[in-house]
Amino acid sequence: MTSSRPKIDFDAKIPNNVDLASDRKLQRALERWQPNFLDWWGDMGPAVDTKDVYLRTAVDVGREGWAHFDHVPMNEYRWGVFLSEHDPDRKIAFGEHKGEPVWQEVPGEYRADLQRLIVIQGDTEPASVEQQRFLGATAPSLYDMRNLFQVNVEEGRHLWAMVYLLHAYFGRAGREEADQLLARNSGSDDSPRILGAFNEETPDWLSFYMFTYFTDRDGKYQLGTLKESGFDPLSRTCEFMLKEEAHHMFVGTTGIDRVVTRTAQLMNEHDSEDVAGAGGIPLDMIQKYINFHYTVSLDLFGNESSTNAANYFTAGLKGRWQEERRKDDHVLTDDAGAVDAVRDGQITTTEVPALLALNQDLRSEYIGDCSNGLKRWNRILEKHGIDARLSLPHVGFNRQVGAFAGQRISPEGKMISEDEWQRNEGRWLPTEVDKTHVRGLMHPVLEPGKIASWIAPPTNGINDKPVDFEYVHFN
Ligand code: BYC
Ligand code: FE
Ligand code: FE
Repeated sequence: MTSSRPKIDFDAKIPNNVDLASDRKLQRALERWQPNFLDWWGDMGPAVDTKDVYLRTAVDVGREGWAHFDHVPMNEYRWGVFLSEHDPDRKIAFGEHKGEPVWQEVPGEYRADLQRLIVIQGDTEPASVEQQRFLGATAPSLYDMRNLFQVNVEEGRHLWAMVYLLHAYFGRAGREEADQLLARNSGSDDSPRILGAFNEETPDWLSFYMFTYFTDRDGKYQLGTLKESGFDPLSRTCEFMLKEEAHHMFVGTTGIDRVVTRTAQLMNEHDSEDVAGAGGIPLDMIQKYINFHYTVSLDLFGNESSTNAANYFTAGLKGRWQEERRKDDHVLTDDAGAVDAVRDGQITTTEVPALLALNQDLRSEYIGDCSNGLKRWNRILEKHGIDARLSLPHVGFNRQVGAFAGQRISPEGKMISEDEWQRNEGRWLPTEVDKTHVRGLMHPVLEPGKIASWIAPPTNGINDKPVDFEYVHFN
């Protein structure tokens, strides 16, 4: 297999490895969008004033050594367009075009569907930056503040990735959609973001870790399916985004590790479950935050039975998680699958053509991955001699999309009455009291190596730097 790795042009106004310089019209269009992006970043991006931040920037898209680390003023960060290596022999791996060469241009009959997928993906990226805008002001350490800003600049770059595709392949309609990506805003009444989870608040750092654990992980799985796409530029874009995504989930996983660790220490120190008075976050509150962020993220997978998903797959636009490792015909026209359903007041399943069941298929992969975090956090509790355990609620709990929408289901998976729901909701989902407690703990800790009371320090620094490294400088 031959493959070529186009070099990144860092002298260009927009760093890129797509040879932007050879397409003046496209280059000019993107250069016209760039100041709008920077205005948006100024208005909606990180609200904390810093001198510079220890950030990684992409310098090469290959497996080894793609990142360069340095202190960079945030507004001088080089957002660019980076596609992973080009494989000239790549074939479509699934659907009715299986075995045909991948497309370098958009097939006319799939234009609308592809554009929609790219717009939905693109909409989530700036949304998360908006949601996290004020977190810098209460960072529990410089290390955490740096990680927040790293995630933010990369989500900004993911927006660039989708805007490049819209400008390069979707003409005037694409340019208009690119403008709209900056016009919608998270939580806005008149022009909200497209998907539900991206209009929720991320008002505190526990929510931030939960978001990067559960919601960025939806990103991992959705990008994984778009990486399989027969539209090669989308595939290559997503492949590189996935490399950046790993760090976002690391921030979530280790962030929750550290919260659970601190809570366990305080429980032991005070010989009590109620660590709120001691400046910690009680386990039952952590559980409620898990319940909330997990279930709004489950909604991002759409309906269990979906003709959209079937059409995307058959057309070769969106594959399955690790499509090429699946041991079936990759066409699925003769297969059946089971999807969740509620019938006669009972939680059950319905048999449907496998093509219709693809959203649930992806969601199952996601759930399996989510449960790894729970194992980690429970091991931390075990190590501290604590008997209580954290868990993922039932897939039907607190759902707004799909088979369970409008049903009342307990975290244990029991169908319950509205009355029982009302009586217990405050035990299952964060209440105003919980949120106020968590928010009350959020004070900035800006001294290198120091850490807030409610969270344990990280075990390692970034890029082999010590934990007490000055990850952020202030003016
Ligand atoms: N909210 O057939 P269905 C990330 C709509 S996260 C609102 O089930 P489908 C990131 C749906 O659009 C990854 N609307 O839908 C993470 C459809 O509308 P139309 C983001 C919803 O298409 C952290 C209708 O209901 N990327 O990257 O199979 C930080 C029928 O539904 C929702 C993607 O999602 C909802 N939750 O599935 C930063 C990938 N769910 O067409 C970034 C691209 C469904 O009838 N998107 N609807 O008007 C997709 O693949 C699909 O659109 C979805 C929905 C999986 C989202
Ligand atoms: Fe992203
Ligand atoms: Fe992310």
